Amino acid sequence: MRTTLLSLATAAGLATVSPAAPTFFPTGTPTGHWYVCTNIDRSGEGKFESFKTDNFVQSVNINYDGSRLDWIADIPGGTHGGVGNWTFFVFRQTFDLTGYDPATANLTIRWGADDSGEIFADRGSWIPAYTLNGGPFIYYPGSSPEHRIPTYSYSQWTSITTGFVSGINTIDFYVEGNGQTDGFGLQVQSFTASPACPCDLNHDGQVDDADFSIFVVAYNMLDCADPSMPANCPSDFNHDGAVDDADFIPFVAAYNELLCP
Ligand SMILES: [Ca+2]
Ligand SMILES: [Ca+2]
Ligand SMILES: [Ca+2]
Repeated sequence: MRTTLLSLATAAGLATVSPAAPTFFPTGTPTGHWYVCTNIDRSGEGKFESFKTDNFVQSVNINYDGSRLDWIADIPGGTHGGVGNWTFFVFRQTFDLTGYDPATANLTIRWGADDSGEIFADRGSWIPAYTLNGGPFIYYPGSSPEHRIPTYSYSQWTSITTGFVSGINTIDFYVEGNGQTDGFGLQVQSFTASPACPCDLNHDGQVDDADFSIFVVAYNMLDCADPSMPANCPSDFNHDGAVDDADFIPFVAAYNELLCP
């Protein structure tokens, strides 16, 4: 019977849709992804009020340091008149979690910033930090007001697992430069999230016959290791390596609801 169903589904030319993954861009590819609002305030050293968020422009890769070719600033030189011209950057990326459950998102990054906020040798007093969707500020890994460390190289890898929201998300990195060779760099190790509505196999916002057709194909293959199975075995809702009746039960429940939450 399973072979018959599979044949029917294949004959009908039913498409299978592999889930996409959420996307977050490193600073190595800033164009269209990383923006910056820059404010120079000679008397603003260390002051939060000196950061501005009212005029974001495209950020660009810097060119003054061969070890920072994937870093960004508002201009390639990263310098605004020299030390003492305290330069307040807010580096921003927006990214989309539409279709994903924000509670399951995990973004693993490492980052660095110039300057460090170490309160000596013109390094300023603002410790580089980010805020996700207006949440609490998170310092450069390992740094804090009680234990200030250099931030001029990439940190250890760090995972962000809280503070995500449905739909469009915004992350802002607040960096105070000293006016000389300033900037910010970020690399991405991974970004994962579970689908918000896993039984919506064709990602159109509802669970209906089109999804059932996709499910039937996977059900007939049974084994997620089958080379014909769509990547990541999306119909294996309970993640046990097989598409069987245990997966059909939640599918029926979602099918009866029709609309994704
Ligand atoms: Ca600097
Ligand atoms: Ca659907
Ligand atoms: Ca299963």
